[in-house]
Amino acid sequence: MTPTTVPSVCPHDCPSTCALDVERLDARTIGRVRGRAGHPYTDGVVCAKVGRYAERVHHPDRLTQPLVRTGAKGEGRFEPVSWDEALDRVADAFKRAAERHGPQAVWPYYYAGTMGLVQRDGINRLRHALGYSRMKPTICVYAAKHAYVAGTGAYRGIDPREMAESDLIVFWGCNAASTQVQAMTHAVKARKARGARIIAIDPYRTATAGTADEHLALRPGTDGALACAVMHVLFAEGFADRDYLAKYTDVPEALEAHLATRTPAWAAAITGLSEDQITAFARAYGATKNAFLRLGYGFSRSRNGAVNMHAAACLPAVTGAWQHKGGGALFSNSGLYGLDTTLIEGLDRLDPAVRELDMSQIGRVLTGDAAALCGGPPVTAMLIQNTNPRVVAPELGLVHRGFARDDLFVCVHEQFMTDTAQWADVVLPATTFLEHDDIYQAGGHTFLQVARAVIEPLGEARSNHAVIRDLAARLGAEHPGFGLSAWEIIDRTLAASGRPGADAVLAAGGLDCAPPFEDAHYLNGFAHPDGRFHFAPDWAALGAAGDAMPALPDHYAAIESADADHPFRLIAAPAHQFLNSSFTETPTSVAKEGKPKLLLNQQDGAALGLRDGDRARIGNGRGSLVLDVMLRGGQQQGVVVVESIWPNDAFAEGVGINLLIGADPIPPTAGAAFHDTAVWVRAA
Ligand SMILES: Nc1nc2c(c(=O)[nH]1)N[C@H]1C(S)=C(S)[C@@H](COP(=O)(O)OP(=O)(O)OC[C@H]3O[C@@H](n4cnc5c(=O)[nH]c(N)nc54)[C@H](O)[C@@H]3O)O[C@H]1N2
Ligand SMILES: Nc1nc2c(c(=O)[nH]1)N[C@H]1C(S)=C(S)[C@@H](COP(=O)(O)OP(=O)(O)OC[C@H]3O[C@@H](n4cnc5c(=O)[nH]c(N)nc54)[C@H](O)[C@@H]3O)O[C@H]1N2
Ligand code: SF4
Ligand SMILES: [Mo]
Repeated sequence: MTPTTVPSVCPHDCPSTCALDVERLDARTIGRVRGRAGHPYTDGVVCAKVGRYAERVHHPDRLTQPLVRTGAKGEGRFEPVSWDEALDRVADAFKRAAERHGPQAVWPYYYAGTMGLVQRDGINRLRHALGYSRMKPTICVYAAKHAYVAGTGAYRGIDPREMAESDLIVFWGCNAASTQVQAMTHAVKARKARGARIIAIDPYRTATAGTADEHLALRPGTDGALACAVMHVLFAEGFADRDYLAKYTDVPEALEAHLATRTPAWAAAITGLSEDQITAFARAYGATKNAFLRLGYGFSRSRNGAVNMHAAACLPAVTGAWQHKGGGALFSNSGLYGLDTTLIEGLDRLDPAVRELDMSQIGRVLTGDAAALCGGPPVTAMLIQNTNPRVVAPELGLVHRGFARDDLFVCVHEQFMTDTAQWADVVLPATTFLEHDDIYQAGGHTFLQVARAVIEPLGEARSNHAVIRDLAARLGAEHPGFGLSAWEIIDRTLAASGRPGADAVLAAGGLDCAPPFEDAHYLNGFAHPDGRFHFAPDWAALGAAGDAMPALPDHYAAIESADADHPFRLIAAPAHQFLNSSFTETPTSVAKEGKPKLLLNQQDGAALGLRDGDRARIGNGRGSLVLDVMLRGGQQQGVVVVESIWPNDAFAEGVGINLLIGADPIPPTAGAAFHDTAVWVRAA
């Protein structure tokens, strides 16, 4: 076979969902991966870690055969078996669990290792067909998503390509340069082409903040205060668009009255920014009608994150920035696509009476916490695809105890022997996106894309879809989706959603689902029944905890505040070269990241007697761990950062950073507050 270039789509859990051109050297081998040139969003750009994907897909540590455990749990001794034997074992274990405690004792568990809808969400078809426990997908976007929608009424914002027509681009709680490279590329292009100003609002000097023209390094969990003071200035200094407010928003007078006391001085005390910084930002924002707010997932990782996200999203409704090309906000465009996923997920078989376990509370679930188990039976059997909870979940101490249970049967379907796979009873080898077909909808842009396999599966690796189908057959689960190929499912899903067929979308290189300008900018009304942006969201409708939340944007002090015993606030942000726990296996990414580090403010370092390269112990009531110190500017005193998500064995005592992170739910919905942790720090 002569080398060719084959189109594909990056499946990783990243808003960019890049259109790719993959060099195929032969039926089993790829070369370089490039961002598709000429694609309206990807525009020939790809992140470095996926550019060198050959390192991951052809990694010598890829799993190639089904394995069953021979040693004690976690010991890492396995022996290869046939697919039939491995699948029989899993089916037998699930049947036994269901016979003993009922089907809800089985908990299929997944997240977004691939964002392809068939390979990611097909596990739900098996779940619903058999009445297994449901899973609330809270670990990532959940809290912020519902908060954004509480304001706008819909899970969509402006087209990211409009950055080209914007004069001010604000990356707020969003480290785009590391986590969604094109967003940064488009912003930098706007700076070059028209002098657009870039502002980053982030508690530490990320790659994005380093590239920005200005960095507002606020204290973590204080965005609500910042947003309120900005709106105070917007109202006080004539930047509020009163006609727009009257036409498009719910309670503008009440908001203005409420903000009277939320002055820059008030917010300065909470955020640690200066009054001048806050006022200058407010004036810059108010004076720029085509200001683009790129709101990030950082909001989703604080206990007050829903209030903060909503408060930030209020800004363009005060100035009427939404009316202008390049103006408004984008958090995610995932709500654009309107796909009917009944066939993929077996939604026609979903029984709402079945308990829904919070995935972020997996530690509590597996250690028998009655509340986390919704008062139901224990979980005694799991199938895990697309996620690595023994590294990425909060309350990692509990998670590790749970996976050590001898009465818990775990099957992990994976590409690599992850920390989670290491503790499984059966490990199944999975294909990568280059070895299977799927359909992708992007949060960070507006294209629906499909991709076919580029190369043959490695060894005996099978796709998630195939494993779900094979287990369904053994377990007697019935649903039309189990009898179809992935491509057939994609085709029928598109048809059921009123879209062109799979082959047509493939031939077109994706389908642009961007709505017309008026709809994208909510000029035909916001997506609530009253057609207005809600400054006063109905938090209680989203969850009981909503009762205690502020009625209007505010500083909501419900964070894990620093105290005398825990004087530091920890942010456990993503690392540039990794993608969650993925790419922690590829040599170049690991070499570039080095090792886990504690990023510490220079004055804090001096006060603690810690210098670069020293070892520090950090901890709280959940545990403690040792890290190498790296002194830094660009973050306030009392703020520490550990970029991750490193495997457990990258840490001296064999447990990763999430040991320190809580799993109490973010009000009003749920979610894990990964960037909201109070800790102590001392020399180790
Ligand atoms: N400290 C800290 N912890 C965090 C976060 C943080 O910022 N800080 N972020 C949180 C967030 S936002 C998220 S989304 C989670 C994500 O955490 P994870 O869900 O663990 O994330 P990934 O690394 O994307 O994917 C997990 C696994 O999916 C596997 N995989 C990929 N494709 C396939 C496939 O087709 N089939 C199968 N069977 N497996 C596949 C990969 O090999 C990888 O091991 O982590 C959370 N944890
Ligand atoms: N390289 C790389 N890319 C990734 C990932 C990765 O791990 N590595 N993970 C992927 C996934 S699953 C996701 S969900 C996205 C997440 O991508 P982003 O939207 O960038 O979200 P986070 O990285 O969680 O947080 C963004 C920033 O919020 C900051 N932050 C923390 N607390 C606060 C706060 O209270 N206020 C403000 N204003 N900022 C705060 C953090 O310091 C961080 O720099 O990235 C995806 N892309
Ligand atoms: S990880 Fe994100 S930026 Fe990198 S190729 Fe994939 S979608 Fe694009
Ligand atoms: Mo995420």
